[in-house]
Amino acid sequence: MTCRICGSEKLYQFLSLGTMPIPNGFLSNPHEKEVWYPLGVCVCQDCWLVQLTHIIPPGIMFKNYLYIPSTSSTMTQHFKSLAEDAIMRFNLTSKDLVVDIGSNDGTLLGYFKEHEVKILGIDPATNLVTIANLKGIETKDAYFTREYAIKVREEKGRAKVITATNVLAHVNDLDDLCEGVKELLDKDGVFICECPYLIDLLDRNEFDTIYHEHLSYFSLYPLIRLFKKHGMTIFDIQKLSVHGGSVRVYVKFKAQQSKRLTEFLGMEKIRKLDKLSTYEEFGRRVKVIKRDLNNYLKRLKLQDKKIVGYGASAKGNVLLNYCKIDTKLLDYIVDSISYKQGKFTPGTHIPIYPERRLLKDQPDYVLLLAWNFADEILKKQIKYRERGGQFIITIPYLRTE
Ligand code: DWN
Repeated sequence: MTCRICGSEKLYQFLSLGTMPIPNGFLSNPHEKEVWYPLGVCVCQDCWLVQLTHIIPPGIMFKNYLYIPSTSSTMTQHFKSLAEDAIMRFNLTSKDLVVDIGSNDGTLLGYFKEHEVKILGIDPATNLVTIANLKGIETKDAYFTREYAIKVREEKGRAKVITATNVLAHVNDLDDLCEGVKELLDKDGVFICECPYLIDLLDRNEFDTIYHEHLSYFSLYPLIRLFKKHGMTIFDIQKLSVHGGSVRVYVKFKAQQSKRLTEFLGMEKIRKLDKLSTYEEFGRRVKVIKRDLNNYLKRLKLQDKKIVGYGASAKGNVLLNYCKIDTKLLDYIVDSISYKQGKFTPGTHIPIYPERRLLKDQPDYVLLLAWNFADEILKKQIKYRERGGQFIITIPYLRTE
């Protein structure tokens, strides 16, 4: 195996999460046959990109995709501000085209459309493309490749802005994606790319965001190397709180590096992202979290406490499988998304019910599996908490609220 950005063979594995089914592989019945895949991460000792040790064919994970950001007000607010910020900053008008790579259900593009900007979505998930087109967001059912970018340019012209939010980490051929951006982007255009940030993953022990869909875990240094390889330059960066901590990088063909970017690079040096010990320490912390969470839940069960889960998320399924938490510890999981209700979690086979079950049953404890929406969910479930119900939150450290 070689590094997906610089081609180096100097890859050092620092954490294995065992084997488990794909994290969005929800089951209609618990006896369905599942394929279990190895899950682990390594770091490249040349460009310091953290990346998966085993790659699954994208079609297995992305043709029918169950993640829809518009189900959370946190994310809809986030996309609204991204669109408004880009329109202001880059003076977008009704003459300009914005293309969103991995456009999902069209939530982000909908906010550009509200300002009369021309839009186009590109996404390989047929189920989401149908939803987006029904909403009036023109979306093509395709993977974004160099070849497809040329086809779009011939049909629609060059894009003033190309966006990719929570996409880069899912892409196997990063070089082909960058070449596609180059083919489609206007010479003065901007590529705006958001991805979870490695320092937050390490600092907040977010090991459950390591899963088969996420092939890469980015810090700024390898990202700069990636775009430089393709004649593009990151000129600015913004820190974001979404998805446990992310960064938004701004890329052009030619531009001055902002002061903020220089400060970020300095910070990464201070945080020793170029030292193996940083990753070995993270691996050790993850094992402690697994031990402490298991001991805690088992103690509660010995006290006859009723425990359920909240948020049937991909990250939640990683945590459940890695920590071997199944129906012996959690009676069920509640989730707001209708197509997950009535299904079972991959690997651990825990039934999923609508959120309203929580107030009906009033279990003693709720293990929050969608900790990235903690504020939103704890606010929503104030009644459950006022009755004495407690949320168990694992990230960044184990606590009850
Ligand atoms: O990279 C990815 C990130 C962006 O999101 C994707 N590969 C997959 C996805 O990961 P995820 O499944 O962990 O996504 P969410 O959106 O963090 O999952 C949250 C889950 O919680 C959803 O199933 C919906 C549920 N939820 C709920 O039941 N009540 C969410 C909210 C806000 C609620 O109030």
